[in-house]
Amino acid sequence: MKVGFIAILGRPNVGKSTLLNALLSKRVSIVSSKAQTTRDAISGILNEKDYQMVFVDTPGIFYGKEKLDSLMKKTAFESSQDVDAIIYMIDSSIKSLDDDVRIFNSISSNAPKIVVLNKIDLIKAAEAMEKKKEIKEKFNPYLLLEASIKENFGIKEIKESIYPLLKEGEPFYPEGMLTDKDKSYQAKEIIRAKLLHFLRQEIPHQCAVKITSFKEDTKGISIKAKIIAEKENQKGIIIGKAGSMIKNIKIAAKKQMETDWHCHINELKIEVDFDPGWRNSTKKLIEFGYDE
Ligand SMILES: Nc1nc2c(ncn2[C@@H]2O[C@H](COP(=O)(O)OP(=O)(O)OP(=O)(O)O)[C@@H](O)[C@H]2O)c(=O)[nH]1
Ligand SMILES: [Mg+2]
Repeated sequence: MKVGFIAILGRPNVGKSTLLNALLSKRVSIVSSKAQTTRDAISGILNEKDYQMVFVDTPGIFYGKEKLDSLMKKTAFESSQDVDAIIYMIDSSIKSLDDDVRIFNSISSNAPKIVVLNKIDLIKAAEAMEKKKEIKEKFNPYLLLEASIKENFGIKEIKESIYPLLKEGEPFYPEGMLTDKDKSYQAKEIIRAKLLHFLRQEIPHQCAVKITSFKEDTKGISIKAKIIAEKENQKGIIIGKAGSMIKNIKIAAKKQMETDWHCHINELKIEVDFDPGWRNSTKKLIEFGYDE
């Protein structure tokens, strides 16, 4: 059997989580149109007859000022260690490659780096040619591929380019296992995805979600969660007029959980609170699952 770990790295919003989900044909990592969606390293396991590829989606790399930002950056760089290949993804619609060059050069790993120029649906063919030439010169990658993951273009080529980099060995995860994250983690992420969907950028970015109770029995699943915002006025916005916003979030999250898990959600209770400075408090970051 051929096996291997592949880390997916890149700046925020380039399409890393979209790629992970496309590779697995399942939703494992949340996707949003807003940057800084992914906060943890999330493994997605692709099992085929003769191979197992473990893809690791990572937080988009950026240089922010909060402790949470540093932790996310650390998580991404650490995920590039001890892997058999690295996929470095670039958003082709971004004009300058300067930030990408800086990040790419900061990845201290000997694993072959495959650069994927994504979102080519957003640029003209001539522009794509120019970008590819520039990337080859500035990055000197093991391989350069172009893709439009959203339009299902280039996914097969990515898999095919990784196959020769796999090693002979025993599978890391049992067959049938899709991700290293349990349902309680997924519930937290689904609620975060709905916050990102319904609210403007800065609110979800300043929120954490904590699952306070998760019970599964023959009748279904009951979940209690808490959304922790940064400021008191954000709490009001998340709850909405007469509770209308939190109701929308709850309905959408419940529906998504039922679709993803093929099960019944008996109850989803979501409380909203605020905690100024949680993104800079080691104690809180540990409590909300962002630090060991
Ligand atoms: N036009 C276009 N949009 C894409 C493509 N791939 C992904 N997207 C969109 O780009 C946005 C960001 O996608 P994500 O997969 O969440 O990006 P990410 O790199 O995981 O972002 P972070 O988690 O913030 O680091 C979403 O709105 C996707 O639908 C593509 O090939 N073309
Ligand atoms: Mg992501």
